[in-house]
Amino acid sequence: MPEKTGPRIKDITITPIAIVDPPLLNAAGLHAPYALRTIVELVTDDGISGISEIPGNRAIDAALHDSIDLLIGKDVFQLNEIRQVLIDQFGTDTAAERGETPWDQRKLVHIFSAIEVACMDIIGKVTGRPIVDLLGGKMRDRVPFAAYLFYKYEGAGGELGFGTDPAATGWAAARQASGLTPAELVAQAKAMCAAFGFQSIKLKGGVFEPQQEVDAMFALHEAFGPDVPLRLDPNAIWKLETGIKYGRQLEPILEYLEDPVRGQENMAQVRQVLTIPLATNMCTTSFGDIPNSIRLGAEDIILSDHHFWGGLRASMTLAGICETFGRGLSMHSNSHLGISLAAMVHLGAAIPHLTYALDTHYPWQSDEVITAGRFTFEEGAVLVPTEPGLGVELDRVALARLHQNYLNCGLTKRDDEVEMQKIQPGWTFQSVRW
Ligand code: GKR
Ligand code: MG
Repeated sequence: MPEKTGPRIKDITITPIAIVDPPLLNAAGLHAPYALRTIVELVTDDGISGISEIPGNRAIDAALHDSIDLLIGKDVFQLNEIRQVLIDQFGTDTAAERGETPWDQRKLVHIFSAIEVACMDIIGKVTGRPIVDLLGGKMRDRVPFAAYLFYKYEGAGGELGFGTDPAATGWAAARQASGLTPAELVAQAKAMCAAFGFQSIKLKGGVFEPQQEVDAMFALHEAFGPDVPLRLDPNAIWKLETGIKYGRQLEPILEYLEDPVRGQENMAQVRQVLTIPLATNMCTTSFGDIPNSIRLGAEDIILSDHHFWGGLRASMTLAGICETFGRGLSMHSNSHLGISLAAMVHLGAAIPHLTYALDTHYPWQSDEVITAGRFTFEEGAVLVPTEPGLGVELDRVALARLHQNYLNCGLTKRDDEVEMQKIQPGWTFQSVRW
């Protein structure tokens, strides 16, 4: 029998977009009025379209452009070959290239994630199966997410600065709270949980002096009671002794503590003294980090992210490694739209041992780039799409509008330090502050 080949990539379109993002605070500074994303569309020789979304960054977009000639003509089923071609072109990413910020800045993982998800969207359409089935099938029908609280300035982001995005008025109490006191944070949590039904809560910390953030966690514990799991993420900005001191205080009330300190060695030391699990998306962030993580015992839970771990199938490999070595697995997030959310949901549905609600920034976004509009959450969970592929389609009018936002806003990469300096002149990012 002649060898069967799949549809081949004929066109690749890379569209950078800027989406309205509120002035959220984190250890690295402040979110800009727009978050950047890049939408990738592959079209096959028989006219099937597959899409994906990754964090936006001009250098990564340029590398994606450089890969176009290598990818045209490739069979979308041949993902191993496509990955190898990309490795040959870009080399493997180093840990140093990840950078010290809470988000990942490496090229290869982003590029392969973009191409792989779009290819899998096509494969799903060709075979008539949702992506979750291509990952081995569904372990659950609904994927649970956690409320993701942020300290923030007033406003909802967008072209009027920290002002008046009309789409953001739906749950103003959460968006407009300045979040500087535990009471305001509790109000934000209540509004977000009421709107989305979340049953777990995470606070993005690393913004204020640790005791203030620990007090906020106790205020949340008091307001929501012992049955709502709580997490705090200071993004590795605490010193070792700070991680131990405040980690001990938090032991009675946290489900897990995320990246209290910087680096696997420090995480392992904190882990030896605390009884609560430690989670990470900053110290163990790639397959190359796994041997040292296991040797040191750096964390209990790894936060996967298909954009940062090189795609959905690589994230399934990570799930297998976590299972083998007794690590829990959850999911990290950055500001994103529905194409990323759909991929996160397919992955979350396929992971065999998912014992935690996943992170998502989605409640902070008001834009959307898919035809069905914004995803809905029921009791904090998203129903796994059953349509072929990702189960979402590109809204080309919205894409054009969001691309125009990108051209107008002038941003080329995420830089929270620069944004923070506009509000607090002279502010500088410190990788370890307290
Ligand atoms: O959006 O400011 C943010 C977060 O700090 C994000 O960039 C982190 O990567 O959510 C992330 C985390 O869990 O560290
Ligand atoms: Mg984190």
